[in-house]
Amino acid sequence: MSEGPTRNPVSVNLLSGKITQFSMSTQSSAIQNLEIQDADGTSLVEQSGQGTSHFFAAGGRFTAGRNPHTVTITANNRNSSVRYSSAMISDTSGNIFEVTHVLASEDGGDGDYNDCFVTLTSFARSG
Ligand SMILES: [Ca+2]
Repeated sequence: MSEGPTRNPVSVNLLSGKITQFSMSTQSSAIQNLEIQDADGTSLVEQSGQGTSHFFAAGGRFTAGRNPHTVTITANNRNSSVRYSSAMISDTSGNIFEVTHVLASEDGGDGDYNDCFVTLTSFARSG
């Protein structure tokens, strides 16, 4: 189930201290801006992208900080409308392997929620 839509920064919990990968695609003529901050206000990701079919416009990794993190997507000089969903991969004992968040944004009026599409995944173990 997805949550939103909201124009507020989306609050997400990552695995603090763990490697987290992100991806961003754009399907909009408007410049899309993505910022991810930890609870201390440290900016962990600042990316921009543009293009109506720019799949995997940006990607990378960072070490997750203190929770909650906030994800902000802006275009046209305002926060986009964002719908989002989360998933956790764990075993039957509740040991977490990965935590993933998916965010889909709308910067205009056509309601396709693909203008800036973001995925975030923290890995409990790496290597
Ligand atoms: Ca749109």
